[in-house]
Amino acid sequence: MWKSKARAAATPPKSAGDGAPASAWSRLSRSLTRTRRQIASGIGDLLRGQRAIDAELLEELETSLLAADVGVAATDRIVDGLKKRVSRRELTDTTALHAALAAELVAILAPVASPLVIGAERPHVVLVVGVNGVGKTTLIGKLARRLGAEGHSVLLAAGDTFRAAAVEQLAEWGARNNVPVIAQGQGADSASVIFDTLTAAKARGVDVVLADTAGRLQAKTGLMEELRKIKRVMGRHAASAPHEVLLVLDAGVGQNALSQVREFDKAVGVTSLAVTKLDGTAKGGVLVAIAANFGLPVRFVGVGEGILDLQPFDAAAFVHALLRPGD
Ligand SMILES: Nc1nc2c(ncn2[C@@H]2O[C@H](COP(=O)(O)OP(=O)(O)OP(=O)(O)O)[C@@H](O)[C@H]2O)c(=O)[nH]1
Ligand SMILES: [Mg+2]
Repeated sequence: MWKSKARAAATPPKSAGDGAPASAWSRLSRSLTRTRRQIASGIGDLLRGQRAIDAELLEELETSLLAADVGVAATDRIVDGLKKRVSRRELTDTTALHAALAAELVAILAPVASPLVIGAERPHVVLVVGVNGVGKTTLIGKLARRLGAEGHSVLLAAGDTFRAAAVEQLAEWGARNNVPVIAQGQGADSASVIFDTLTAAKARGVDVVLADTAGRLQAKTGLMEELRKIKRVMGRHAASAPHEVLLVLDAGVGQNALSQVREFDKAVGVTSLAVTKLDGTAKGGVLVAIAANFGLPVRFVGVGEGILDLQPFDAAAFVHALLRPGD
């Protein structure tokens, strides 16, 4: 199944795929520039189609993938697969090797590309977690707009009571999107804010609750304890809540993102991921490492600070943008 998927994906999409608008496609393509350069720096000639397929080229490819933070395990898997096919003389020119590389990447990424689905139960509760500054609040703002555009009513919970500015930041996103925000003052118990929000959501018949939380240093057990409490409180409201524990990861931290997944999963059971700041990082390959290591669904990628810079993760479009020759 692994291989057949890889073959099926060997031809890159002509558009962003799945009906994604051209603007979203060009945004993704632009946002991946630095990671693309990182990968292309060693194999530029391959991407431009001018080299013999030999051991030296495969070694350069390996180095480039590692430098883009694809990680050792996934890089080995990709390069071993390519080596076997080269030795079987299946890949005799750079066009074929380029397509095979794309297919290997898509084969790793496609199984985790899985959109956010709002289930039947009301409200559908999404608990958003992650370390400081990864983009949780921004993601909630962008997502509120997206869900609103899809016709869902949304309520935001200002569960980050740690910083004074945090509530204000969420309230701003709420105002921009015409989405109400439930908040208490700084220093309030975040579990209590979340409880209030769920009560209000039920009373108002709201479709989706997006709960913001404070940035967590995953090593600090006291902070993890607070997240566990939030989760317990949600569960008291409805046994199935939270329906989703969405961990936000900053692509720019590279391999450190993997330890964040492990720690948050241990503490609160992560059910899905969003990877932000793919614009402006040379380490976007970490998405491949994350997919290969955990297999958790990746709902969204963040490609900028603007309200539209959040896209559902599309593996083929991502890989095509990553390997696009030309800059
Ligand atoms: N370039 C870029 N910047 C982003 C992206 N997502 C978020 N940011 C920026 O990253 C910074 C931190 O974002 P926040 O949403 O405040 O992060 P947070 O996880 O809520 O941070 P804390 O509440 O402190 O834990 C802000 O300046 C955002 O504009 C992205 O996809 N690309
Ligand atoms: Mg925040």
